[in-house]
Amino acid sequence: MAGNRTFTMIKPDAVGAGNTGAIIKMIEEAGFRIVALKKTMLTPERAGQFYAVHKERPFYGDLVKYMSSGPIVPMILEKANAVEDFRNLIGATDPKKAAPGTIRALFAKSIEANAIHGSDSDENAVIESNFFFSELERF
Ligand code: IDP
Ligand code: MG
Repeated sequence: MAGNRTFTMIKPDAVGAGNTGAIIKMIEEAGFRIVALKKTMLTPERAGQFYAVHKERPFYGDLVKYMSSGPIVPMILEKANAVEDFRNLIGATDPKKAAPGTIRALFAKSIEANAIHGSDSDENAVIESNFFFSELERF
């Protein structure tokens, strides 16, 4: 059975453009409950750890630089079928391929600066949530 929590972060391009509030509004209106939320920044080392699965990809170095270039807003979200429903809400990695009305179609600047992250499995949602939040920060 699919789990009921996922992890997201609003990325530096969207935070810097002043779209944090608009994106959170879309997330809540889609039926997700915010379990944890903060504004923080990743060092290059921590960004590299978060995206370690992409270490061999040609875009890894740029991705680490970009993800540590400004504040981000990580969140834990709750809803039935959270991981899949949230990936549908954010749209495809490349905003040119993202369905109309999705968060990436509306707010992403490029395939790299694509506004928002969404976990790709229940297992990664747990790992990524633990990367940013202690149990005491979840409500
Ligand atoms: P996802 O965020 O939709 O799950 P992943 O393939 O897991 O996409 O890639 C992680 C992140 O790496 C993307 O969200 C994007 O910021 C960046 N990225 C992915 N593919 C490319 C690319 O081809 N060029 C530049 N950046 C990329
Ligand atoms: Mg991914």
